[in-house]
Amino acid sequence: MGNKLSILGVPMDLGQMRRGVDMGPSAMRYAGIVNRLKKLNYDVEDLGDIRAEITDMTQNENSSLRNLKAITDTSTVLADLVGSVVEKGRFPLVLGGDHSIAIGTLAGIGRYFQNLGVIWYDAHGDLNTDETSPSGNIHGMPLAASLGFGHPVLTEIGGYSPKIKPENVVIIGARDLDEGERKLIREKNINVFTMHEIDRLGMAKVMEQTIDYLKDRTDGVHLSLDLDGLDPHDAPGVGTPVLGGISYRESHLAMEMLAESRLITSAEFVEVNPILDERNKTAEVAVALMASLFGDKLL
Ligand code: EXY
Ligand code: MN
Ligand code: MN
Ligand code: MN
Repeated sequence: MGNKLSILGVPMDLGQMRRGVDMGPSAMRYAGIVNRLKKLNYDVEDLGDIRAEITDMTQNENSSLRNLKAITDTSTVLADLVGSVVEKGRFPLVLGGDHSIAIGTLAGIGRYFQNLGVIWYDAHGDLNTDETSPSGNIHGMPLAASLGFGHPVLTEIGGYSPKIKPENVVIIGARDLDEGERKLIREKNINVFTMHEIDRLGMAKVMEQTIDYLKDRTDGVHLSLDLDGLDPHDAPGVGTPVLGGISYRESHLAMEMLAESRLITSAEFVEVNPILDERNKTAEVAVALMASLFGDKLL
């Protein structure tokens, strides 16, 4: 990771049913992300928010892919912008927005790497397709779409597919997987550290194994961190909380180990919903974790 960062906000809440996650970028800025990173001696450029389409929620033309057009339009804009950040040799740091934005982020980054690794830090697999999704919510589909599975309108965003390979993905924190997602994980042999493995091995071992695995096979690693990967006690402001998650301290350890590894080449922090939050706590947690990811140390 160089020392030039570009922050991009994506005020998108159409990938799921609870309004408010479009305010996530503002909440993370309010929690001080820009100054925090400047204090760590980064050259920080805040590109502001991209314009996300607002559609009439009653016009869900397709109930197996809600708000498909607005999401694909926004993803395409995001992909172009993220691509231009990479072109400039800067580190893209994307602030969500719901997790559907990862489709655009990965579309923007994917073409610059032969073997892009992805760490998917999440309570969920986000591996549904329009055929397996129980909800029709696109925030449950971005990892599948980026791997090339699902509706062509989603998989072809950015004009190419797939963006990543199954063997280069590591999911961390999973504890709510649908049947179709489990099937895809088994069929494609996707690496998953569920909460069971985190409990059994401890976060230090999980991260050691993740880093060891990715470092030899990838030429860059994207961190896609969904705040609902954390326990709802530590990150209450999320739309799809699941009990029994990763703790605040374990998450700091994970970020610190990633900082030491110097593997991460892009990142996004998603699903912060200020309306559901307690006094901006979840945005503050997100900012604290970003600081650790970018090398902040206690001493
Ligand atoms: N698996 C469920 C679905 O597809 O509807 C829930 C998905 C939640 C996805 C979130 C944010 O990571
Ligand atoms: Mn997610
Ligand atoms: Mn999630
Ligand atoms: Mn579920």
